[in-house]
Amino acid sequence: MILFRQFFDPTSSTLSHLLADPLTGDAVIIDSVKEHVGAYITFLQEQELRLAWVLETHVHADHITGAAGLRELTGARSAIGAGGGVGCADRVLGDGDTVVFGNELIRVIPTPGHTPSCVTYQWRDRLFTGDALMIGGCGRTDFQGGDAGTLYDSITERLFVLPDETLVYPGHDYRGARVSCIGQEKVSNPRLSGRSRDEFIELMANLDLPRPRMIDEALPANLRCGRVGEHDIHGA
Ligand SMILES: N[C@@H](CCC(=O)N[C@@H](CS)C(=O)NCC(=O)O)C(=O)O
Ligand SMILES: [Fe+2]
Repeated sequence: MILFRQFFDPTSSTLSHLLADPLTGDAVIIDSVKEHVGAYITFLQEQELRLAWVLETHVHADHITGAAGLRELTGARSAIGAGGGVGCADRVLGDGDTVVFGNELIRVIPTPGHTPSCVTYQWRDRLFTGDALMIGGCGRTDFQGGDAGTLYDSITERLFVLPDETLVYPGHDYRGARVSCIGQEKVSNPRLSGRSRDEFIELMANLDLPRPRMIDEALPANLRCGRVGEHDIHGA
């Protein structure tokens, strides 16, 4: 048996995912949002779960992670992809690393491009792709060390090689979608399907998106694992 719950933050259109092994009561949350820490804690208490890990797919630019509050209130440990400059995390994760909770196992697949340290988490038949592969879209590559060619390689070489039935849960959806699968994204993702690497790079260079509203607040806070109101410019 497994337990799975998706949370949505309407302010940043962030999708957060809580996974649990109800037999042991161990849980994990992927890409939490600071404003919803209370809701996660309520859910954990209702379901009699113990939060083991707070995982990030990357250093978010558009919202502050709930990692600080969740660590403090639950004793959970935090983890993020290697190379993001987040010195406060309990673990930094690289290719093929595993995160264990109860009898369950999550595998780490580096999927850089939106940022250099983005990772996708693979659990059972599901992928938590963060801002690498989105539903009918993908993460932007115009800030935070983003690189469109790298993102194309991550999506095509690390994600599109997985079975078509593999479910895709992204870190955001701005149009009301909630889940997709690899097969669907391969044939219908308008940013990728039928496009060469060079065409993708060209497309991503001309998106002309506005800066995320919260970027100046979110980046320094997320480099401190979500701690706010501190002036540590090194983000440690
Ligand atoms: N309007 C949103 C924009 C957020 C944004 O730029 N999101 C990033 C992820 S951090 C992205 O990659 N978006 C992809 C897209 O808009 O196609 C905000 O201000 O927060
Ligand atoms: Fe992002």
